[in-house]
Amino acid sequence: MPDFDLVIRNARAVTASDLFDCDIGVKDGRIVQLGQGLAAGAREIDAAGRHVTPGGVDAHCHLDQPEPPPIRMADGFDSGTRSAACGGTTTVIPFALQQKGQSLRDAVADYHRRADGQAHVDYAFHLIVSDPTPTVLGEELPALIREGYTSFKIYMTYDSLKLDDGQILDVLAVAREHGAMAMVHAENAECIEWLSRRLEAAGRTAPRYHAHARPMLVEREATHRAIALSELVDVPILIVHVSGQEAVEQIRWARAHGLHVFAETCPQYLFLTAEDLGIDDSYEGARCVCSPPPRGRENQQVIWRGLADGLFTIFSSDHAPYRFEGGEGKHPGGEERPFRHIPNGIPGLETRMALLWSEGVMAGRITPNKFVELTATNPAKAYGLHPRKGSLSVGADADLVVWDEREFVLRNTMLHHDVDYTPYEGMHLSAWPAVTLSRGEVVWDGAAFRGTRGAGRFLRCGQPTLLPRRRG
Ligand code: DUC
Ligand code: ZN
Ligand code: ZN
Repeated sequence: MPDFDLVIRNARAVTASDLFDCDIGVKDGRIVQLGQGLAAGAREIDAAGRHVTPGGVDAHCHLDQPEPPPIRMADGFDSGTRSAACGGTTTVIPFALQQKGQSLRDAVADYHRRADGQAHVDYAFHLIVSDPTPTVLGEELPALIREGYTSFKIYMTYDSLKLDDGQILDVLAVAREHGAMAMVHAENAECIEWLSRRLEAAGRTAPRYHAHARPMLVEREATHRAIALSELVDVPILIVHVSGQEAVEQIRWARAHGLHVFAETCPQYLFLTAEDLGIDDSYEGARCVCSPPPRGRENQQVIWRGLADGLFTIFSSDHAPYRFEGGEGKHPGGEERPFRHIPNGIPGLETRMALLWSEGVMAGRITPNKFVELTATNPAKAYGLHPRKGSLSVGADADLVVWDEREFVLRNTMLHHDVDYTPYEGMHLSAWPAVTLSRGEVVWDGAAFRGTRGAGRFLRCGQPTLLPRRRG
C-alpha cells in the first residue's frame, strides 16, 4: 500500500512567507507531509522545479445572482467553479444577496439551492445585507454569523442595495459584537445619481459615460465616510474593489492613524483603463462597464505599488458575468442601452491568478510570496477559512497549483466560463496553471477540465484571523 494517495515531486513550494524545494505528500485530500525523497504515492506528479502555490481563494465573485428580467448572470455554480478550477482557483466565496423585504435566512437558503450539487471546487458564502430590519440585526445576522457566514457586504450605492449611514452603523455594530468581517462597496450614491441625470439630459448615454458618472471623487468620499463610520463603531472593515489613487490615499491615511482598514483590489484596475469603456460613442465598451470603473492609466501604477507594499490585503476578481451578445447581458432585451441600464460587471474568475503571476511575479513587480498572500492566504484569513484553505502546510487541504511558465496569447476561446468575451482578449501572458488540484484531485490538467460537478463542498467560515483576537 503506498504511503500517499498522491505525491507531487520536486516542487518549488511557495507560501506567503517561504520558498523551498520539496515533495508534497497528499492523503485523503490533505497535505500530510512536506519533505525530500518522500515514499511512493498511488499517483505521482513531477513538478520538476516548477513553482507550486496554494490554490487561489477568490473572495469576491458573483455567481447566479437573481437579476430583474431580462438580465441573467451567465455563470452559475457549475460553469463559474469550472472556470475557477481551470484558472487555479480552488475556493470561491460568492454572495448570498438579501433582496429588500426578504429575510436573510431565505436569501441563504435560496443560494444553497442554487449551489447544491453544482460546484466543482469548494465554496463559502458572504452575505449581502440590503435590509437591516430589527429582526435581521437582532436575530438573523448574529445567528448566521454563528453558523459560518462570518462576512457580509454592504453597499453605499445601487438603489436596490444601498444602506444609509445610520443603517451602516447598525450593521457594523453587529460585526463588532459578533466578530464578523464587513466588506464595503464605497461609492457615493447621491453624486452618481446627480451626475447620471445630468449626463442623460445632455444626451451622453454611451458606455464611456459610465466612468463620467462615477469619477474617483465619489469613491474617495464614500471610502472616507466608510472609514469614519468604522472608526466610530471601532470595528475593522474591508473596502472592496479599490480602483485608484484617491481611495488609496484615504486607506493609507486610515492605516497611518492606526485604524484597521483592509483593502481589496481586482485585475480590472491593473489592466483596464477608462478608455476601455470607449473613446467614442461606440457600444463595444459595454463589455468593460463595472463599478467602480477602471481609471486613468497612472492609477494602474498606484495599484501595483499598493499590492507590493502591503496596502492591499486581498486580490479578488469581482467576477460578475454577463454576456455581450444576446438580450440577457450587456444588451438588455437585445438593445444598446444608456450606460445606466448596462449590467455592471466583467468576468475574471479564470484569469485572476494567471494575470497576477504573469504580470506581477514574472514581471518582477511582486514576490511569489506576496502573490500567495494576496490570492490565497489573506483571503482565507480574512474570511475564517485559514489554515485549511490558502495554505501550503501539513494539515491543509491539498488545494494546489503547479505553474507552467510559458508565453501565450490569451483568448476567450481558451476559457471555461459561460461568458462570450474576456476583457483581456489578446493579452500576452507568460504563465498559466499546468495542474490545479482540489483536495488532492486533479480538476485542471493544463489542457482540459477534469472536475466533477457536485464535488465542491460548502465551507462554514470561522472568525476572521487577520487580526489578533479581542479579549472578552
Ligand atoms: N460592481 C459591483 O459592485 N458588483 C458587481 C460588479 C460590479 O461591477
Ligand atoms: Zn461592489
Ligand atoms: Zn462585486
